[in-house]
Amino acid sequence: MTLEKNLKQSILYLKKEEPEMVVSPNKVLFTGLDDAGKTSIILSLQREFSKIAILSPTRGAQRRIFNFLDKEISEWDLGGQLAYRIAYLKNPGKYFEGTEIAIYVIDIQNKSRIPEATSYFKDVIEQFKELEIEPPIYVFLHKFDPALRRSAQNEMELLIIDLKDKLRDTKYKEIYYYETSIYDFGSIITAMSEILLSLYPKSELIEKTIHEFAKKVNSEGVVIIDDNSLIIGSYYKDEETKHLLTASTPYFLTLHDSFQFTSPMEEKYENRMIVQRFGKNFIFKQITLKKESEPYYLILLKEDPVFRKEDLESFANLLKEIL
Ligand SMILES: Nc1nc2c(ncn2[C@@H]2O[C@H](COP(=O)(O)OP(=O)(O)O)[C@@H](O)[C@H]2O)c(=O)[nH]1
Ligand SMILES: [Mg+2]
Repeated sequence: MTLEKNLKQSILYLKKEEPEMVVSPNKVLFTGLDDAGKTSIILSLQREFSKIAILSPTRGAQRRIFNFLDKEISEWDLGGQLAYRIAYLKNPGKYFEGTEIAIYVIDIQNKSRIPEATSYFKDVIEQFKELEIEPPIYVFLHKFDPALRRSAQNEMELLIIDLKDKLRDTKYKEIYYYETSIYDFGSIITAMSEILLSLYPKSELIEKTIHEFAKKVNSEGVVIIDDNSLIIGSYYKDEETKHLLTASTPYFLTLHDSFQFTSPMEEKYENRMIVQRFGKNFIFKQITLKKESEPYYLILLKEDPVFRKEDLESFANLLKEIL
């Protein structure tokens, strides 16, 4: 047994040392016809994730690279010139190698280009075959705006059924569909969090999300606790912060419990409590992620006691999807 364990450990160790494990990051391929809405989707996510960096802003070029929660996102415009199509079909490895997940965006408002969108979808699959990879493809039926949902729901549904039939013909193993719109940000967050959950184990994704939030609100430490006082996730700038926060957590939970008996502070103070200790501001807040279910608690350590309500809201929205 011990020998086996040792062996496993050495294998792990060896794997870690392999240089190619480090140099070839897996990619999220964001593709679809030009004008489908890819850049808009990525940029709208920028509100949530400070980390999205435009690594190579190339106006007019077909490719843009972003960085998103430690993943490289490469945006690829399809369509347009035939020369391009031939070029990348000849050398798919150059562009599509290492694709861990593909997001294929289709503008469902532009009916005249839907045949072109399906045709390129087949091209993309061909390229994956060539590379002997089978990444799941998430199809965003995009620009399904709230207004459209109200005025042309039936028409849109028929169009989507037809489109799905065509894509199903490819017999590709994993295709998932999402109806998205930049005017319904929740639709994008729902899709993206499901995709991210397939990339990262849940716990890691929670950690990353918390870290992002901490950076955004300029906080030194964040703890999320569930109703059983279990720490769901945390971020600490350093060991001292960690100590401060973990030592204070029971204090806040007790304080919160006694408050619940005395004052219905919910609405008036948005259920937030700010305490100054050790020259820092501790912000304690109850967050309700789902209406019927138990609340979660957030403890935030900051130099100053302010943060934007919207930042907390978008963070809570994201957590809601992940948890
Ligand atoms: N109605 C609507 N327009 C959108 C939506 N998303 C993007 N657009 C518009 O579509 C156009 C092309 O978007 P862009 O992100 O540049 O597409 P890309 O070429 O795929 O990167 C822009 O004018 C956007 O404002 C959406 O959800 N609904
Ligand atoms: Mg673009």
